[in-house]
Amino acid sequence: MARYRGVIFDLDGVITDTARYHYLAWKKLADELGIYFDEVINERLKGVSRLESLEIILEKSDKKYSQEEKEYYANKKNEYYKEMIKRITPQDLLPGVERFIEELKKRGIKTAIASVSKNAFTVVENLKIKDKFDYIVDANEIKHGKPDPEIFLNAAKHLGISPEKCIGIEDSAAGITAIKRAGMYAVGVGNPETVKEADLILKDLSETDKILELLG
Ligand code: B16
Ligand code: MG
Repeated sequence: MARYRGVIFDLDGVITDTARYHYLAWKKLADELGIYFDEVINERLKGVSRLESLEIILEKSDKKYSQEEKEYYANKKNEYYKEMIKRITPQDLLPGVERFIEELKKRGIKTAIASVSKNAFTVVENLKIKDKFDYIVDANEIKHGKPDPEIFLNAAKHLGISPEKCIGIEDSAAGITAIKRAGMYAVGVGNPETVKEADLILKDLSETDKILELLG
């Protein structure tokens, strides 16, 4: 019997490049607030919640923001982001995604999406990939964001597969930690420095032969 029976995908930065839109939306807000923000700081935002992301951006500001102001600005960023993801189409799937999912199906491997984004369902709808997955985690059900393993454990539970028989795929440091804490095999894609703690590092999902080998 194959060692692994389930593959759990992060969405932003793994299936599509919404990580870019998150960056552009935060950058627009940071520029408006006169706060320095760049792509290096942005790496720390990947996989973490909206309000936690704002906290990281505000580290570079001398001004103290009230909770109300923080919620206002986090919401403002989300409005910018929502405008950007309206333009997403199936052409925005990252290289290799469709073929990899088909290969997994052929092998009888179950698949899920584990995204903490409250906008994940809109993105999945626009990409037209909803029916390709056995389960999509509802971020509203998750109490603890990545690096907590909750979201990956929730996906495995819904697939009916024990965590050690699952592979998780992530582009964020927080996400790789979450996968490892869940007791799964971690595949990192994207910036190799960001995902350096992964068990296997790939450029993107066009390089999945190594994962398919693990599945036997
Ligand atoms: P939202 P993932 C995460 O999605 C993003 O990586 C992260 O940058 C974002 O802040 C978070 O979702 C929350 O997203 O503001 O849309 O609820 O990587 O878990 O797919
Ligand atoms: Mg991600």
